[in-house]
Amino acid sequence: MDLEQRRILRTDIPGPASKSLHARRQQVVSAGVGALLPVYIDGADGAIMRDVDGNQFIDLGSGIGVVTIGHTNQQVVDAVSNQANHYTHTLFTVTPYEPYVRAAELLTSNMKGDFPKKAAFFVTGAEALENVVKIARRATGRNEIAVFDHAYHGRTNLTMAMNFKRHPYGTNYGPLASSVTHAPMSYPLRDPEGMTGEQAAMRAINYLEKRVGADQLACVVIEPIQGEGGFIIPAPGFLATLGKWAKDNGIIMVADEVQSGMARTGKWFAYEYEEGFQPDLVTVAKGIAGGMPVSAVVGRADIMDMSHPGGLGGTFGGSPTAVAAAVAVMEQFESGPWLNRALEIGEIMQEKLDSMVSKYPFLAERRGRGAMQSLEIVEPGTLNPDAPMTEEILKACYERGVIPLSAGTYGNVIRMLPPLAISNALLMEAMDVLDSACSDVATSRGMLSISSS
Ligand code: PLZ
Repeated sequence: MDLEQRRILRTDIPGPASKSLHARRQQVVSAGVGALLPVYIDGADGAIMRDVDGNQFIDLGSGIGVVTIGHTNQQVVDAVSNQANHYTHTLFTVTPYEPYVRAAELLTSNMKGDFPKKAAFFVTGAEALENVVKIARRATGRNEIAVFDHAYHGRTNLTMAMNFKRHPYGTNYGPLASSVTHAPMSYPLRDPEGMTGEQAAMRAINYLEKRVGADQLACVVIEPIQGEGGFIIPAPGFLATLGKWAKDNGIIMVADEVQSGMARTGKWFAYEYEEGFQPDLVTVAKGIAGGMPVSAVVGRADIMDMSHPGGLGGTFGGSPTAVAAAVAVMEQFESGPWLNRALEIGEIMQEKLDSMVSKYPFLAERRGRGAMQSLEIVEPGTLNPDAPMTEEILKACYERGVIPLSAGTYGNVIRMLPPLAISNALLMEAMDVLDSACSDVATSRGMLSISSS
C-alpha cells in the first residue's frame, strides 16, 4: 500500500462513511468492545492511516505501539504473503517449521544478559504474561507473584488481577485470580520530593516482605516503563535495587516489555537503560511483528527449560505468518537504522514537548524515552489530574487529523508512540497540531489569554 505521507482532511471527523459503518457495527459488535476514535480505516502506509472518507491521519499511536516499523512495511508484507503461499498452519508443537526457530534465534541473540537464553512464542501480550507466570511458578515451586501500582498486563483472568486499575478491565468480571500482590511503584512526579530510586525500591520490598514474604514469591513482574499506567519511568536505581533483592531471594525477575520493547525506546528493550538491572525473563508482543499477532517469553535457558515438554504451547502460538513477520521486523532492527531512528524521533519530540511544558501551566511534565513520549496534564499549580481536559485536547487533535493516545491511572496522560517510519516533517507537523490543540483548549477554558497562544 502506497500512501502519500500527508495529512488530509476531507470531511468532519468521523465522516459520513465512517458514521454509517459505525451504525452497522453497533448492530452486531458487543458494546463491551470500545472505540476511542470511530473512524474506519481502509489503508495505511508508513505513519499515515487513511479512512473510508478519504481523510488521512498522522498516526502517533501505532495501534498502541504495534506498527513500530511503520504501517505496511514492505519486508513485512512480503514475508507474510510469501509465507502464506507456502503454508499457513501446521502447529509448531505437532510438525515444526524454520521461521519459528529463526525468530527465537533473533530474539535470544538480541536480549542482553550474560547467560544462555531460550524463547517460546504465543499470540497475545496477555498470553505471554500468563505463560511467564507459569514458567516462574514451575521453576521456583512457589505460587505468589508481585506486580506494581499503575501496572497493566492484559485482559485474561490472571492478568486482570495483575492490572492496577480495576475499572474498566476487571469490573464485575470476577472472581479474579489470587496470589497476586501489588506493591508501591516509583512514580517520581507523585512520590515524596527527593525520594530516590533506592528508597522507593525499599518501600516496595518492605511492603512485599511483610505482606507476602520473599520466600513465597515466584516472580516480580514489572514494566520498565509503564505503558497504560502513563509512561511512568521509575527513579534511577529502583529497578536495580529490586532486581538485586529478587536475586538474593531466589525470585524470578520479569520485565514486561510488551509496550516498551522492540526498538520503541531506541534499544531492543527499555530495561537496557537501567544500570545494574538484569531481568531473568522478558515478555514481548506488539512491536515484534509489524501488526501480526505474536508474543514471546524470552530469557534464561535454565528457567525456560524447567517447564516439562507439553507444558507450554497453544494452537496459534508462533503461527507461521506471524513468526515470518517477526523475522522480517527483527532482521530490519538488526541491520537497519531503526534503533537510531527511535532516538532521533525522541530528540525531536523532547525538544518540542519540553517547550510546551515550559509554556503551559497545565502540563506537569514530559516523560519518555526514544519514540515513547508523553505529557501529564494537571490543574495548574497542583498535581491534581485533569482527565476532562486531556480528553478535550485529544479530541481536538483527532478533529485535526492527528492521533495521539490517552493513558494514565488518572486518565490524564497523552501518550505518543509514532511509527518509526515517520518523517521529521510529518512528526513536526503532528507536534504543532498537538501544541495548537493544547493552546485552543486552554484558551477556551479561560486558562490562557489569547496573546499567549
Ligand atoms: N503488557 C505492558 O501494554 C497491552 C492494551 C490495549 P495484549 N497494552 C494495550 C487494550 O485496551 O486492550 C499490554 C501492555 C503490557 C501486556 C499487555 C497485553 O497485551 O496483546 O493486549 O494482550
